Amino acid sequence: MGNALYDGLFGRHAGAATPFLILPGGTILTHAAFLARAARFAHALTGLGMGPGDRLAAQVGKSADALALYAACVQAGLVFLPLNPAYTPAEVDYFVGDAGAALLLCAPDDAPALAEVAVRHGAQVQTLGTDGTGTLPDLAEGQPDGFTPVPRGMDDLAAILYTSGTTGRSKGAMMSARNLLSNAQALVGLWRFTPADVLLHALPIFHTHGLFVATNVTLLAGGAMILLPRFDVDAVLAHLPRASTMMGVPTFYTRLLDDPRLGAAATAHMRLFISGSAPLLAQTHRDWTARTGQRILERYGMTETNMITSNSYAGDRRPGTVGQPLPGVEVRLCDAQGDPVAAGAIGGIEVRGPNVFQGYWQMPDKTAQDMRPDGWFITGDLGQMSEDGYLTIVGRAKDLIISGGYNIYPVEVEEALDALPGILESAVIGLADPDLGEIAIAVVVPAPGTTPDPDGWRAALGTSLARYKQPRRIEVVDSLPRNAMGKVQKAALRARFDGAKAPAVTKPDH
Ligand code: MLC
Ligand code: AMP
Repeated sequence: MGNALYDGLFGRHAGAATPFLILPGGTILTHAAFLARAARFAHALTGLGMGPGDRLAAQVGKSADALALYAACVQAGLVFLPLNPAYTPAEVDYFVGDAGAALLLCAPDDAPALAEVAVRHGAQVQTLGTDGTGTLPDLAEGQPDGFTPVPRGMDDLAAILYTSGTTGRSKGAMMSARNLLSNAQALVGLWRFTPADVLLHALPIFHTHGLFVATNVTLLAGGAMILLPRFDVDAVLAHLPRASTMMGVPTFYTRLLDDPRLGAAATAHMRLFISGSAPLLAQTHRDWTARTGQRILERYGMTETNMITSNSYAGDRRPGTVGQPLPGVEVRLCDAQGDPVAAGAIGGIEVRGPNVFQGYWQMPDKTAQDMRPDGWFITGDLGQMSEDGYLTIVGRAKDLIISGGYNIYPVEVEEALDALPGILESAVIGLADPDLGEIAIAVVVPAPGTTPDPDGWRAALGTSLARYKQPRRIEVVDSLPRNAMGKVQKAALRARFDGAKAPAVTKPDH
């Protein structure tokens, strides 16, 4: 038995002397050199006692080595668990403990704080800097640059990606080799990626979008990526001339549109612009076409399902829609009981196929809540299907804010706020924002007899929540509006605090 993911994704171009990673400073890593680096990491990791199925949590910056670490995990049969560098040690503590990670890799500067976290959970700590330094690269020094991939099947776990929920703590979505490989294969075919492609990569690499969609598609096609450390308009425009494709969240496109340098001349050589992770306004789609002559291809996905639908490459790219189901992926619209709604009606989007994850790590009850016995996964998104199978996302049944492509679960922020002294209760709502799509606002009722202390609350949240989850504004009110069932009426709060604009996506109150 071989290693299904390694053979399918990496092995095909293992010996290729063609570029895989182009770094902003000009360094180029070929596919062969990248895999040699990964092999040295795999030797170092197995030398630390890591074996098949062990979880490796990585809170590291974006770099060629961070991707080599992912490849090393695949070679050694480890389960890769990437974490947002913005997470606080308190958040990392939960992930390491919940996943039972055997090893935590972190940035050298974070080692003192995170060593405590690792010790608490019996995990080892190693470091990996974005500049090629760290204790893992030290251990990899002098190791052989070939590694025989550990046998792993299609159903073996390859990664766990944590995703918050509308109730309780974050859940680890278990991704098998089949989940990742089948999706990459569908996308390479649909989007016509070839070895000649150069993808401009400005996304983070700890999420489905930047890690699996962008990286796996490029690996499978044998193409190259220009690996920018983060999204920055100047850097993107500077590197665009060498690229043929770009993937981004809608904020990438609105920020580029705000720059007068964006035009047909700057983009004429580009083969494909893809958007996803958050709704792309039809107006942004149209503005982009008017300025560049290019039609953005919008697709729809989710951590638990990888990519679900995509607009057409050669045919229609309909503004405001997320296109048709990927080959091999089934999509249906249902009512709460799981019965399909009438043609053309709005329903909850459910997905089935080889792309759908293996369940939530050690949470069978939560898995059963979201996955029907016959394999349909309930996304929590609401959609409408045209007669010719184009899906439009019309809202979310889940209480979720998507800000610049990052998910913020109001309940998590509300729990953090409610735990603070001086706060009786809170509600966190999403308001439309021209840059990030939505931003989070907290509406807080102070405890009786206390003086509201928004600055103190903000400072306290800084130690418990990643920056992107922290509310952009805190509004103090006497009480929260509630319906007859006692539920907070978030729609009323949005209407009150949203000024003139309606939210980009309407969310029903639960
Ligand atoms: C950064 N900040 C954010 C934020 N990103 N706050 C809310 N929402 C965000 N998305 C914080 C920063 O910490 C900073 O705090 C302040 O906001 C201003 O930051 P900025 O300089 O404007 O942000 P920037 O670094 O430019 O990042 C914005 C961004 C980035 C949109 C480029 O967030 C990004 O790359 N998003 C992509 C997310 C993504 O890949 N999602 C895919 C999920 S997978 P301070 O305090 O320092 O001022 C998925 C499935 C699928 O959804 O279908 O793909
Ligand atoms: P995540 O859990 O971070 O993977 O985020 C997945 C969610 O992002 C989905 O459930 C959708 O709500 C949203 N999403 C992804 N792509 C799109 C899109 N093209 N349009 C609208 N929403 C999207």
